[in-house]
Amino acid sequence: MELAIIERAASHFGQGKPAIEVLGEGLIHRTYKVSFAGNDQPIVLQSINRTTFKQPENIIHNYQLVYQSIASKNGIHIPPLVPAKDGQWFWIDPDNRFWRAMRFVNNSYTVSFPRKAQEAQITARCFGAFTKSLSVLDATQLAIIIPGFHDLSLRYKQFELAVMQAPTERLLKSTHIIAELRQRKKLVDFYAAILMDPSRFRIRVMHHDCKLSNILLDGATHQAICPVDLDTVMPGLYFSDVGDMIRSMAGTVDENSTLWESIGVRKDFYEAIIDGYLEGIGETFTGSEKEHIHHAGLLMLFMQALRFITDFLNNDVYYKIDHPEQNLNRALNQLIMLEKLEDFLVNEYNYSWERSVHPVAP
Ligand code: GN1
Ligand code: MG
Repeated sequence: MELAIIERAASHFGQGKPAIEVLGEGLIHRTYKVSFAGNDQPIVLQSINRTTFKQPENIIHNYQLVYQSIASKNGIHIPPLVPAKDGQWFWIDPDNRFWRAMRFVNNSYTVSFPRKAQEAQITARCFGAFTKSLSVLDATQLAIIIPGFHDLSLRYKQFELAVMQAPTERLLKSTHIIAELRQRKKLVDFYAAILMDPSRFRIRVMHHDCKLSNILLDGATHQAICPVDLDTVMPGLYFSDVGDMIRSMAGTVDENSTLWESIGVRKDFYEAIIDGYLEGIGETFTGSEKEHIHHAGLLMLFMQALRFITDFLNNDVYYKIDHPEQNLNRALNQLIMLEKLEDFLVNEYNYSWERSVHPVAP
């Protein structure tokens, strides 16, 4: 994006000459840290991706609701939104881009990939505590930001549609991944079953993008301050957040790695995530959710593999890519990790899908 437009957007949220720094590695939005000359309170400025987020005003609505609900709880404080000069919570530029800003938390930092199991534990505890502190909020008050975002049945349908419509060359490159994903359709059936069982699998406020880089860490104590990237906070099911953490933190490499032989599950990280999350979410987690916690990583790896291969088959219309086959590679990475997790659960927990898969009471 051109510097001139970022500076212009910045001028709507602060006074003085802005200094702009790119923040984060998100696949969807553009994010900047803006410091204003003579002011020690920088902001985080973002241009919302309107293709993904059709109604960005809803993001503001949810943020404010979460901000107010969480404000009274000990421990977690999220940074406030910064109003634009005209008093609105956003500014729309001449090209119809939607800009919004929030306070930058001084002396904070983020880390993109966990090197120590303790980092995974801190992250999981923080995301669990986030959902726990929002358990008083009626989840139905939150706007549905992206309809069907973690709806596994929908993601599977989108995948089959993409297979039907894909250019032959892309289809040929994807045959192994497609076959392996189709063999795991039982995960979709599990999802459909728990969706019908709200007393045991509650509709909760989920973050829906739980990774280490979405936790602000304190520069002095190295403890978690709060989750960030709250744009996909909306009603959801238990597996989304814990599953995304397993997906993004329990592996030996990240989702962009093509070191296929190196992909594996780190036991100490996996356990740290489960322990941290259970500690954070506390007694609000139901017995059934706890009993099926090991399904979470499987569901989310499967969903992300579906989403990456779907995008590859659709000619890369959704995720930012740096090279032509990146989405194909990301899908393969997630599939291998899924296979590794399946083996890991059998070996470490004597886990059997068939034994544990009866979510609906007989
Ligand atoms: C996207 O842009 P980022 O990295 O925050 C995506 C997540 C995926 C993730 C995979 C709105 O998140 O669902 O898990 O990429 N967000 C959206 O890296 O689609
Ligand atoms: Mg995100």
